[in-house]
Amino acid sequence: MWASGGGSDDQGPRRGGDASVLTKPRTRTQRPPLYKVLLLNDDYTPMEFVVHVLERFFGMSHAQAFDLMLTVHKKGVAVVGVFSFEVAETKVAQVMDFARRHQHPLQCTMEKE
Ligand code: TYC
Repeated sequence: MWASGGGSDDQGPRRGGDASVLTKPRTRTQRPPLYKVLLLNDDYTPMEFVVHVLERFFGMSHAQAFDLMLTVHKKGVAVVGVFSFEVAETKVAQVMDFARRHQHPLQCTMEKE
């Protein structure tokens, strides 16, 4: 017998009755969405500047930065990293501000993964 009273319709805690109270809670963890930071090619930003940006704001080694810069140069765009919304937003703002201050047209954007 489950709880008080009881009768032939008493079906235990998982069947019938008040589901809002007796249904087992779902405990699945919600992962926060991730955002890709993308670097775009252009015809004017110097290669060394792009390499410097990747070292400075994305913690890449010189070799990693050079390889990724060449990928962007050849393919037009590449993912630089994947971050939480706030971190991606900050990286994009840092790159865009740094490029603007050096008068280079380098473009950096983000998109939901
Ligand atoms: N295409 C540029 C050049 O030839 C180099 C470059 C690479 C620019 C990557 C932007 O995201 C970029 N000077």
